[in-house]
Amino acid sequence: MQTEILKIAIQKSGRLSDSSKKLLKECGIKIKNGGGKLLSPATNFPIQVLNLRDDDIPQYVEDGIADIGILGENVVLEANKQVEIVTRLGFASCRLSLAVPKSDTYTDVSFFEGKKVATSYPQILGDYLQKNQINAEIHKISGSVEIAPSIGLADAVCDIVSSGSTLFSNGLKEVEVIMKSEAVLIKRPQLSEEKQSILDKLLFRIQAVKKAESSKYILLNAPNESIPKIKEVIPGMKSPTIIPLADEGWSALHSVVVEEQFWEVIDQLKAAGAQGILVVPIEKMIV
Ligand code: PRT
Ligand code: ZN
Repeated sequence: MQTEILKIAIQKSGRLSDSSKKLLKECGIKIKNGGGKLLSPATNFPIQVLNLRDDDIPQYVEDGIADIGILGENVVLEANKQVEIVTRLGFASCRLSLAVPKSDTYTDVSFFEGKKVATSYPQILGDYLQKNQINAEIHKISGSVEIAPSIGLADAVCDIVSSGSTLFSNGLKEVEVIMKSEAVLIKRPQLSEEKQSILDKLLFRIQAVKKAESSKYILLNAPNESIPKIKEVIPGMKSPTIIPLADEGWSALHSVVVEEQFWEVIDQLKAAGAQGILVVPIEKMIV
């Protein structure tokens, strides 16, 4: 009989919270009370959700108050706690970059020698500067880092960039990418056997959701002589399903394509004689 409950920490409110809740939902996990409370149990899976500030998640996981957590890799690296990254989750993609005033001439990282850099990521920036043998002053601020140069607080910034529009509208240009980041699932290194087996079940579901998101189901009609060529283009999970059509000499093919190769595959299928191509989303995919 299962007695243990896996505790997962997610961001209470912010850029990660909706996607984290959506992921749990897509994994078939129903959270009691809509999940708004500090601690919200699931009704149909041995898991309990802890809603926290993202910066607190690494410490809570290290201390065992939570067993696993979802947060940005940038925050994991900055916190430098005893936690393991189990899997990357593919949302909240961004980068941690160095940026300088647009009018400054920038050639390479030696620009930062003797400069003052404002950031909320002193640990990651410190490591980066040390690796590049640059002596610079790190000025830690917790919010609105991008305004630091314009108010004379710093010469440059090290901040999270996504579209780049925040830097642009503050008269800054991105000059070095220190790290690329996305949401990740972390765990405490020592989980009991029972908690690890709950985590394995959750991971199995997460992989099925992620695989489905990156794949599409494709249906098409083709003359029978085109089938060998089409089978090469869309091999499917095992091999495509081929069903004869009422029209003599024609068949319907069903298969799966990877999103990234989608347009390339469609062009090849048309060239091979495929017609009436239908592409539909996949909800879950178990391979
Ligand atoms: O309250 P709490 O501490 O929980 O949240 P928070 O304010 O610290 O974090 P939040 O919700 O802003 O971000 C959570 C995580 O989302 C970050 O740790 C990153 O891993 C990830 N992420 C993805 C981002 C961005 N994209 C992002 N664009 N985090 C912040 N930004 C900010 C950035 O700081 C800058 O001000 O957006 C601005 C830049 O965006 P662009 O599009 O103008 O370049
Ligand atoms: Zn935060």
